[in-house]
Amino acid sequence: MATRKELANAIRALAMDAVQKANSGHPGAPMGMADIAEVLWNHHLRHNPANPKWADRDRFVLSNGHGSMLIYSLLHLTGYDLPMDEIKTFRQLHSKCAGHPEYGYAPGVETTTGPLGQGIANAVGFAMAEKLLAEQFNKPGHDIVNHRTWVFLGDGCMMEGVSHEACALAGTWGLGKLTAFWDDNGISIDGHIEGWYTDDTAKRFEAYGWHVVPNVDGHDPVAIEAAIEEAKKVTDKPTLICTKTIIGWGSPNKSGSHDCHGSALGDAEVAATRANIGWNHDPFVIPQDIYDGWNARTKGQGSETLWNNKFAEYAAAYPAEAAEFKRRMAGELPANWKEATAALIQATNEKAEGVATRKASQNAINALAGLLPEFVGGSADLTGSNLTNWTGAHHVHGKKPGNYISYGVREFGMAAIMNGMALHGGILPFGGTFHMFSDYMKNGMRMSALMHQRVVYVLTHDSIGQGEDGPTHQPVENTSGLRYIPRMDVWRPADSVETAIAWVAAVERSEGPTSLVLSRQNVPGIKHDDAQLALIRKGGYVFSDVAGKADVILIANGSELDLAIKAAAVLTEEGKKVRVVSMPSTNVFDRQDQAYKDSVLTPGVKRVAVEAAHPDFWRKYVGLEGAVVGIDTFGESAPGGALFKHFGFTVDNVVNAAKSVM
Ligand SMILES: Cc1ncc(C[n+]2csc(CCOP(=O)(O)OP(=O)(O)O)c2C)c(N)n1
Ligand SMILES: [Mg+2]
Repeated sequence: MATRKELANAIRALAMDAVQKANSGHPGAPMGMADIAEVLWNHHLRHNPANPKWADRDRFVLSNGHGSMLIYSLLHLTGYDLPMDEIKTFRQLHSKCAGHPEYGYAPGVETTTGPLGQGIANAVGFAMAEKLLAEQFNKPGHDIVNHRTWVFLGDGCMMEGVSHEACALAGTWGLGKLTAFWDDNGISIDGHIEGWYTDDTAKRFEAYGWHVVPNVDGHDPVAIEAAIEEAKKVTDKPTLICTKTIIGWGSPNKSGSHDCHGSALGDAEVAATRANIGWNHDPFVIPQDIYDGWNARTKGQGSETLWNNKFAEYAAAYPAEAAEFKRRMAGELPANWKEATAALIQATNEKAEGVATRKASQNAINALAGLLPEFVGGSADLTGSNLTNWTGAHHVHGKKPGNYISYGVREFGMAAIMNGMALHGGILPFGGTFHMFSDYMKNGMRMSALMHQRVVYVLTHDSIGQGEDGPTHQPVENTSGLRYIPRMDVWRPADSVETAIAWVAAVERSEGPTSLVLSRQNVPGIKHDDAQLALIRKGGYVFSDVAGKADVILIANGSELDLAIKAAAVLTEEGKKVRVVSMPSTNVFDRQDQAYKDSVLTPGVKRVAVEAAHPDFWRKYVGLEGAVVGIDTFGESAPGGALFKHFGFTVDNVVNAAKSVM
């Protein structure tokens, strides 16, 4: 039987050989954390390699994602569908073993990691999802939701601010099933960290309300085992296990130094490491006894079967809840979704209320929350401004679970935690902040898109129209910045109906996130006919038209649609033929077929776009011969109406812009 050291050395060998073959990658962290991984994966992690999607599996997150060969080795060795050929093509095009662990590539990778700090924040989201779902679904004697979240993180994750945001919340929420292992190796890319990372990390986490196991020898399985046992005993606090490790353990000349962090060891050092750790096998050859020592298939199937039986008993006692649990974990919408949302849109259209689109959003949330128990809403301390709460929402308060989260002033943490909850399944998270501060969480938003996650961002106070708070709070480039994120759908609706439709589209969009860009100020109510109601879903549509060929097309969205409508009236008076196009979502419009797009933006007709935002984006719709009424400077502090005038968002100006192109 292989010893624990030999089992851990298999990770070291795979990591150094794969990095050597690719001549790219990070051998240091996998070699340093191999002993910890061996203890956790062979003796504590509850998982089934044959079914990486089993609902009640433990979640494992490698937050120090540069150490990707660690997780690939673990998945391969324990019996996931990740054959050696994939390991051999590490970091090559179409390999499941991408440079960093990418969600949706190798089975068993729960989240994409690499942007440091976000993995640990995702893990907080996973653990929070577990807690919230346990509260909603478990019944006395039936704990169908009962699993742990384990996370490895390095010094880099610790230094990133988002780890502070998320870990503080994990402490406040008392996430007792979250256990983090800090790879305390004293090294980051620039070298020995004494010059830039001198925090007392143990005290920091104690201050957050975590249980901390300090000074664990990360190369001593007995010490690691004891630390894990201690963590399991603490049920009302997350645990940080501080493991002292040596980066690149086993490499005689490069261990303990940043030299092994991010490049191949080199043939000579790989050979020296083989000799040093007594690994006498060729690259990518794993002896059977080592495979046997790692194989988790039988045990994993056993764990899942136990749960399947548990779930069958639950389903017998609580059939409705069991069906609902399955629906939610599958990310399916409720059976009455189509009719209920059609009715919501009709009712909103009948009322045609003239309210701020943030208020229209709240009205939509109120209606949708009744249909979607999977909603977990929240805001980064701007609930009263974002209007993200709804009647009957239950606030998470400290350790008390619920379905509405005050994230505090932690935008990035909110985004990364929402990603974790979405990835966990069973929850549809949305969170609000001022649109301006989407920049604070932007990489988290990008990660939602990269990972195809259904997360809804509620971004209010969407332009200079927000007024008195001034240029620090007035988005100019932000809406288009978000539009440029692949797979992010951005909606900037013009009225309450478009807002309701945008919400329905966001919820139906299972393949990616949506940003709802919403006004602080009131916008007029508009009644749409049935044909138009259907076309809004296409992202852009003819709002009003003329007989025959138009002289000019005015394209607008959000609070500026009203300006376009009024400018069109003036121009019509003057005998011009004007079409008005409402374009709440350019992303959605761009996906329509060419015939539809041409029917809205007829080729050859001059165009003017109006958006209280940076004009450059609109050139792709208006061309160089068109005009854009936009703003390419920072805003100013004044009432919103005064700023619209000051920056040229007036009927006159739109009329003049139209005349200038005709
Ligand atoms: C947000 C972010 N910034 C920078 C990087 C580039 N980077 C990758 S690893 C690393 C250093 C990480 O140090 P540590 O976590 O201690 O890893 P170790 O060298 O110990 O494996 C940096 C700066 C990154 N991946 N993500
Ligand atoms: Mg380090």
